[in-house]
Amino acid sequence: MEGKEEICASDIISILHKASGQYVSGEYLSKCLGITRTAVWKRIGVLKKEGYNIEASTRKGYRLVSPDLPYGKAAIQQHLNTRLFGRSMEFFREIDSTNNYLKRLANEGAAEGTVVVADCQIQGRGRLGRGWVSEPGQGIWMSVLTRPCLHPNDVQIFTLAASAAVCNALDAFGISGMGIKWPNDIMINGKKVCGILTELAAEAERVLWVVTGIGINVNQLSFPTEIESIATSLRLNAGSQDVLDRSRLAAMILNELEIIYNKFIESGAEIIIDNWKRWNITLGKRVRLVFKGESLEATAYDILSDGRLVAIKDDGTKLEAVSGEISLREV
Ligand code: BT5
Repeated sequence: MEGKEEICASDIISILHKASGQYVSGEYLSKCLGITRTAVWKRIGVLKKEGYNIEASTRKGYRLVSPDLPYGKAAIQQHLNTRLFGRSMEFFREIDSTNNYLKRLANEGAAEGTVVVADCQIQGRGRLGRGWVSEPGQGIWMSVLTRPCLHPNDVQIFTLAASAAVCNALDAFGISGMGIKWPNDIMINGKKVCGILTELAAEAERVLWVVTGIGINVNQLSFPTEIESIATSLRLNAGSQDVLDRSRLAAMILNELEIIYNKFIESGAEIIIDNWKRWNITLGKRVRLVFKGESLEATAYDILSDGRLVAIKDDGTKLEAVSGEISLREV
């Protein structure tokens, strides 16, 4: 459950944000929130530690120095509609990798729905030991913990759930042109805007936890040379060059993810597959697939309820791929 302290922190951020950089008195905050002025002062201290640039004046009160788009735990939580996802959240200005940190929390028994978000990752990770560029002030780098009753072989479905939730949220956020390239890439205009990394711990037949890491390029106007030709950001594809609100978008993704996850737990993978298909740019395309270590061409045909891709080879035989690297081309 959401604690009183956390409700107050997100309310304080919301009030200061609305004041657009003007001072708000401690007395006003204490009245609005129903807490003492000392309690307000304490919460402000916590918010400052989280990285919010809040200025305090004994006479005038408090103000957000850069009110435009605060990014942090309270700023994200004020947009949450969830019951579970993101109610327990840790936010870091800098971390090695949100997946690494959440995996540690998961092993220590953290609750389902725990979320870790960072403004910057210094060792952001992709799949198969690859890196993920996660510069400060630009993207959403976040990981979500779930503890589903699933066989370890079926966990791939989480990558699909996360990519479908991200696309639904982007759509509601006003972004267009995105599509999902199986298994884990969200593309806009042929370039990667989001990648997803699903990791798990399991016993022989049962998953203990799943950590789903989501990386989205939001506000970048340029990229380091090594990914310049393959990466894009939401801002580069939005109608205007305005900076986009990462807090609101991160919350919208968690809202979508919880809806899809709950329906999946209640009644199976159909909800994930339906949402995934809405955004898919893979099925029907000619794909180059790495299958059992071998690279081959085929036509992507369908997606199974455990997230495997069915493709048809040129000799008419079907194959089911669990994971792989694909490149797409029109048939
Ligand atoms: C992925 O791997 O696409 C998964 C990325 C997951 C990142 C999130 S951020 C939060 C959480 N914490 C982590 O440490 N990771 C997760 P893969 O399909 O292997 O793609 C990696 C490749 O994408 C790299 O080898 C680069 O070529 C390219 N790449 C790296 N950074 C990128 C970026 N910011 N945007 C687009 N492409 C990038």
